[in-house]
Amino acid sequence: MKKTLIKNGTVITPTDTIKTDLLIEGEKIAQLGSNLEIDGAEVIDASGKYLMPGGVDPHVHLDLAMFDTVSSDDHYTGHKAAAFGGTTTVMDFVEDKDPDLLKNISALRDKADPKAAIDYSFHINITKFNDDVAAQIPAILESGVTTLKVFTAYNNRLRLQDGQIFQLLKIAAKYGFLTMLHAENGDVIDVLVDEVLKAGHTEPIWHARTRPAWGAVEAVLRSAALAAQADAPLYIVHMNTAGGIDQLAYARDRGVPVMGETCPQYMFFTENELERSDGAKWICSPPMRTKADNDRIWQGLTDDTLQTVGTDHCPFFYDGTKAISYEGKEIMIPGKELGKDDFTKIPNGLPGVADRMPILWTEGVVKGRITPNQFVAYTSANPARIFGLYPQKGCLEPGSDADLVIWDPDKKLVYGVDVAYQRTDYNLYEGWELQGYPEKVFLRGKCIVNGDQWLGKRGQGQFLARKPFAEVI
Ligand code: DUC
Ligand code: ZN
Ligand code: ZN
Repeated sequence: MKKTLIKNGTVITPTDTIKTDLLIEGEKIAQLGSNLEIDGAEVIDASGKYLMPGGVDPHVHLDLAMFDTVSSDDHYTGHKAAAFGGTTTVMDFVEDKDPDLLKNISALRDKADPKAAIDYSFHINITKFNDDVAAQIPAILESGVTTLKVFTAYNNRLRLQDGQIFQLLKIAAKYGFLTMLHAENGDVIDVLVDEVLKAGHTEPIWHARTRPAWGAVEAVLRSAALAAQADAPLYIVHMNTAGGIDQLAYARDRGVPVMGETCPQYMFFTENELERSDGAKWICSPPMRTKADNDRIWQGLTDDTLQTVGTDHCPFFYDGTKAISYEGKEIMIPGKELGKDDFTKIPNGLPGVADRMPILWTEGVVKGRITPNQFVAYTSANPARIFGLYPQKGCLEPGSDADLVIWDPDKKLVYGVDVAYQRTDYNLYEGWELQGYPEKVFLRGKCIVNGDQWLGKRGQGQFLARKPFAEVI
């Protein structure tokens, strides 16, 4: 069995910072300790470097069809980009198009398995709810999927009514599923979109103006209240508003088992971005809000209101009429230009899976807003716990998968599209000066990223079947 001994590194966990050697045997972490000497092991010197569990991104959309196009990273390219950014597990979403729910899961497995380059798991969207769907829910567990995603927006497409969400929450709690929820007000959005299109407004800023922050605020409290009444755990995805986080805190203070995720885009950008001439680059749902919202999100990461930082990675080309070069091939995928005359036709979504850890390290840890231990909690350990992967993932203990990042805290670089490996033609953080970056990334004991070298391959990623009744934190 291959042995790799990483010497003199500093292991970071959510609670501790420990200078130690770390031994990998095969796919697992075998031992931590001082002055380890192991015959036959390959030795890597990690003096001055941090060792962190590989990132777990609980929220990505790969190969997602939207508005006559498809998100531009698939289960290979998105996984590869994730790995370069220090993430070794991602979770994306199965659509419930076929009335046979398990069929949807196996169809996405068929697509993803041959491409997967890191380990991965799925959530399943529940966008229709009736007796037949209710009856099928328990059997979803057989596929290793333990998380159901619902929406309070996207009327006539994805949205469930409150009573349906309440019923689903009760079934989910009984069988040990975690329900995930996109919180906006679908009715108000539809009325506003109709009004502004009639008034002839077509620019990207109207995307934000037709999805008011109040919709997220009330939908967070409404869904937390549904969870309280159903006595069911709930995870609110991509939290973007100060008011929503206040409502999350209100519910958590009262013992409601509700948890919250935010994403880097909501910590740095505001609606002003949508007024730029290239504002379409920032179109996603829910939208960016204000500086005060950015600040409340940072506060939510230090006052124990938010539990995770995911990405909602769902990239589109900014100009899909021009090819980019990817692994030596010309690639062109229709993108944001589809909505140049109508903001409602701009594909919603942003690149981010590669950016999450490097950006959060520089802006969070280096700038003193969060500790390295909180960084590990939000990007790896907490998502692993909430989604039933801990301690296999998100943990550097003997017996855990040897998914780890050797992180160079001194590495300085100018970030952007050329560095990020996401298969799109732009990066939200273009030109940002970063300090701290992954040096080597291991997936189950195999070094898959070494500096700017890709050592991974298609099909090496494994599907992670999860167990019900994961932690509520
Ligand atoms: N929001 C986006 O912007 N894109 C994909 C899905 C989502 O919730
Ligand atoms: Zn969403
Ligand atoms: Zn999403």
